[in-house]
Amino acid sequence: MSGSDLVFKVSPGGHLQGVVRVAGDKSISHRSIMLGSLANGVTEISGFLEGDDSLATLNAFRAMGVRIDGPQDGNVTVHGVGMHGLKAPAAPLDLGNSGTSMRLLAGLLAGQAFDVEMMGDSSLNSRPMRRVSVPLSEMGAVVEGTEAGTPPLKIKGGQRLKGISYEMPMASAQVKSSLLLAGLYADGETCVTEPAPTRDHTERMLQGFGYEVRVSGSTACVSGGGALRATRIDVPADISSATFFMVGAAIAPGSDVTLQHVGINPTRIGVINILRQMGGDIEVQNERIVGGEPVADIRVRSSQLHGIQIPEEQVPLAIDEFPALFVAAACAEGETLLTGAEELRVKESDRIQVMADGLVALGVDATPTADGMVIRGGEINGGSVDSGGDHRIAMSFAMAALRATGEIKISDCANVNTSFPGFVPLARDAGLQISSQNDG
Ligand code: SPQ
Repeated sequence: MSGSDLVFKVSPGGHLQGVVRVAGDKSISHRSIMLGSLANGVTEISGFLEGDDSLATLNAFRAMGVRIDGPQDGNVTVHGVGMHGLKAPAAPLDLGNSGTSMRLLAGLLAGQAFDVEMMGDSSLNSRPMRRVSVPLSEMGAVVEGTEAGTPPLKIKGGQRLKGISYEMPMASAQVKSSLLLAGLYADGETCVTEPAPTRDHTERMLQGFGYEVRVSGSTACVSGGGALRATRIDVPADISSATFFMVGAAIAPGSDVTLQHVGINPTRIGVINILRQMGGDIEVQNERIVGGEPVADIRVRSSQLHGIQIPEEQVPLAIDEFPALFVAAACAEGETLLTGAEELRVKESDRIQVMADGLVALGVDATPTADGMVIRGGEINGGSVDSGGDHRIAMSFAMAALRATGEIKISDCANVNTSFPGFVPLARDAGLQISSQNDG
């Protein structure tokens, strides 16, 4: 998808108010389609994210012969075909902008009887895939990318996989999940050890489908040859999408926003921890467990933030939230320092460089480093920024306008639909003075 034509224009000032339910969790939505498809029986999903990324996963499984009804108002019915029921797709699978789809599917498809090819848009086609293809090859899979280690990926079916014990060199839930999904098809036990905790939705959901996952410390193991039992999944609102409203409410005086039914899995709550450490006024209310995942309502009121040195152990727990947190840092008193976040450079865009360029264009004192950023809080001017086709960067700069002295114009915003369709009207209802238009 080319996102070059959608522009956000956001007038300066205002504040956020009200009760908001943001879009469904993207990570959980992907996994619900994958495991529902491989299960025996019918899986009912509610709260499914109808964004381009999770729809790419859904369409990939339809192309492999799975009957999937919906989505309709977030409801999806997946008629599982069992562990060995997928069929060869007639054409390469197009996964658009979605790294999660490509990396998790690489593992899942490595264990099938048929060949398959996967490709993406220009952003996905430049993201690193050796992080999955190398360990999958150790398991006996045949996964081939370009010479640069990028998509398209060709996976040769009919391979006999064997379990391995793998120590991940980086903290990545996608790599962990890819290997565990391949492990469902491998002889013996597949174990993945992570250098720091990463989101554990795959492990939780496998257990919800009745598949044993043994977790001990930083290692998760599965044995191949089991079966998945269809279940019901209630997808919570995505804390990564809630983040834009949390940061907006924190920085804009007079704000008071409650975000409903947000997933607060401990491996995802870095944004709450970091904002609180910066002086954010955040209340977590009505904590409950829904379908194996912790959920809560999150109330955020504006407060004066101050700069901090972000603890490195929080980085994987907030990895997708840094574009928005950089905006919070720009509004904070003093200096904020982020280190240990080099993974940000291989997301949908280079999130360190693209955010630094945008902040500097708005007059913010921001200096990118190899693995993070130094930001000194101060005034945010109006101006034009480029999102680099990155959904999270587009939405972060939209929220920056709440504290800017002039209009902020953001280009290349169409990919907001990958994770957060409906962002513009929802943000407008909450008080952001935003409009979107095709700039063709
Ligand atoms: O799917 P994609 O494009 O990789 O999405 C991103 C995002 O910002 O939406 C990353 F750019 O989220 C990843 C996240 O960064 C989703 C994810 C998952 O669902 O397992 C894990 C994280 O990636 P990683 O590389 O740290 O494993």
